[in-house]
Parts: sequence; structure tokens; C-alpha cells
Amino acid sequence: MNTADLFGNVTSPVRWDEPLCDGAVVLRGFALADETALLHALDAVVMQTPFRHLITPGGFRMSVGMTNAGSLGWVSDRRGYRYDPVDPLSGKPWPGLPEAFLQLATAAAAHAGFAGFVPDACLINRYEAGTRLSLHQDRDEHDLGQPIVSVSLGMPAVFLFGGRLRKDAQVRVPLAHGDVVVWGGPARLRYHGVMPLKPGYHEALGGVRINLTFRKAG
Ligand code: MD6
Ligand code: FE
Repeated sequence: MNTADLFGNVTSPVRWDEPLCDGAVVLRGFALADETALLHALDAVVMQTPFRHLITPGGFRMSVGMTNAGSLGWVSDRRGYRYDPVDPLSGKPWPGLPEAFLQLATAAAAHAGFAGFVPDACLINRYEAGTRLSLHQDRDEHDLGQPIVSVSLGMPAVFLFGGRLRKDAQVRVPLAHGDVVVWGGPARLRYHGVMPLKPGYHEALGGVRINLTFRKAG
């Protein structure tokens, strides 16, 4: 949202680019200009397809609450991980990608050098105090030449950004409300995770952090 300063000048929220490594960049504040539209679209999606705790193939309940928008949604159960056009809770297709989501993802990708990115899947992750996401690679997508665009909303979190091997050292990247991470190319298969969320309060979403990850899955 634009705001007027003391002198009535209309200003955009502060934003800057922070390269992480070859192929990955944090676009600080990139989503702030569309905050209201994004939060409304998020509400509409979650009304249709609520957050749920998926079971890993190994039988563990994920502490992250998950849902999806788009023609494909990421799901996990005892059979494995996959993209599915149908929400297993409702038996119906996932809600479509909201226009505000699509525009932001495409603009962020283009800004980071991935012109023409058209996502077909948005995985929506919900973190509450204590929720974490263990170290993983994103490798269920068809074309690993396509980047992933990741949008952080609400409470801040510490993102762990590792290397190509699980045992590689990780850097800790703080992610705040409105930050967008774009990664692809040589960074696409790096291990990553999220540290347990600290308890706290954020104006936009209360004690919760929401992460939207946009992929071209099919
Ligand atoms: C999160 N993100 O930030 C979890 N994966 O809540 C991811 O797992 C992720 O942010 C691939 C690319 C970007 C990401
Ligand atoms: Fe991931």
C-alpha cells in the first residue's frame, strides 16, 4: 500500500534486493505494495480449502498446516509426496490461483531474471509458535529449470539455506512480512528449512506466519 508522508508525498514501502547465492535472491518488501489484495485472496482460498496437517510417507504428522491454490496442489500421505489436481479433503479441484497471487509471483520472478514464469501451483504453509519445517529439497516438480517464488507474510521466521547435500552447512536468513525469495537455476536443489517459529504478534496475521510458494509443477 502507498502512504503519504508528512508533506503529502506518496511513497512506496521500502524495498531492496539481497542476493543469497548464484540463482537465489531475497526481494525485501516486494509483496508489501499488494499486501491488502494478497491477504484478502488468502482468506478466500482458506475458506474453500482449510489448512490441514499432512502425514509424511514415514508416518509423521507435519507441524506446518498446509493447503493449496492452483490447478495442482502439493500433498503428502503414506504413499508419498506428489502434486494432485484434487483436494483430498473435499474431493474437488483446489481453488484457482487468485489474480493477485499470480501477478505477484510473475512480477517477482521477472524481477529476479526468470521472465515468463507462469505458476500452476501455490503451496500455502501456516506456521504457529513452535512450528518448524525440516531440511528438504523441492524436487517433485516436472521442470527443475523453472524457479520457485516464495512469499512471507505475518510473523518473521529464520529460513535455513543449505547446499546441494543434506550435510552441507546452512546460512540463516531472516524473512519478514512482505519479503519474497526467488530461487532457481543453480540454487534450485539446495536443501532448506525453517527454524521453529518464535511466539509473537504481527499486525497482519497475529501470531501466525504464512508462506506462499509458487511453482510450475506440471
Ligand atoms: C517456508 N519454504 O518458507 C518454506 N521451498 O515456509 C520452502 O520450503 C521453500 O521458501 C522452496 C523454495 C522456496 C521456499
Ligand atoms: Fe521447500
